[in-house]
Amino acid sequence: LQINKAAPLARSESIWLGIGTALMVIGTFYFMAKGWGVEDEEAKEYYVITIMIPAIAAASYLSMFLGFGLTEITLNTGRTLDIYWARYADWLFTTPLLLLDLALLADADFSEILALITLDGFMIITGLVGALTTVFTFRFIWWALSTLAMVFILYFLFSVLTAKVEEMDEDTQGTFRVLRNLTIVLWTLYPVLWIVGTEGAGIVPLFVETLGFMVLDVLAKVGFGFILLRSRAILGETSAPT
Ligand code: RET
Repeated sequence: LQINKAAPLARSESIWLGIGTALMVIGTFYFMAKGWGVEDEEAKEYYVITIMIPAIAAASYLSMFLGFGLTEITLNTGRTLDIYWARYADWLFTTPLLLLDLALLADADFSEILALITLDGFMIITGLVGALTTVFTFRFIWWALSTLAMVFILYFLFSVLTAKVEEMDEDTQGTFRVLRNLTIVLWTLYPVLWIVGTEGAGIVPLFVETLGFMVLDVLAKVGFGFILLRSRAILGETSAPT
């Protein structure tokens, strides 16, 4: 076993993983503090979901920071790659929770939520398989499959869920649109960073890639939650002013 030849904390990208851990912990506690004493039943649902998101990411970032969430694979080309697999464990749970927040805002049906979450699981698992595949060219097949699933998810948000908010109040419409657009822009950057980064073509070094994923993860989780939880759209009928 040749993992961690450099002691985990001595790896250059560790700085970003440490900062990522800290920001996720801060986000978790901030959302908890903000949600303390919230009585509205509907608002509580959003709080529970939205607090879980940075909490899960904090554990994943800590595991990468401490070198546990890291493995080494050797490609058929002879090149050796450091793969932070713990990202996928984080994303497998947090991306469905983010979609659930959007689906609840849009008052989606069970079958719509199921479709979104299944596609999302497919996207993350095929991405993980791509990251761990040792035949270099096959990695791009998995990337394409994963990206296809992402396109379906984003299109679903844009078409089906957007149509559902159309008849709702202004707060809900506004919040949904901002969060939907944020999601479309940020999520699209993940496969781009993967393909130019060490998992793909290797144009961008691991140090920069780790910084990039950290910034995306913080914006897509803490930034997203911040916008959602300050909105009146999360309040149930009983508390919403008429
Ligand atoms: C992978 C693999 C390559 C193809 C695609 C990917 C998409 C990842 C996405 C991740 C989103 C993560 C978020 C995390 C924080 O909240 C897995 C990189 C399409 C969209 C939003």
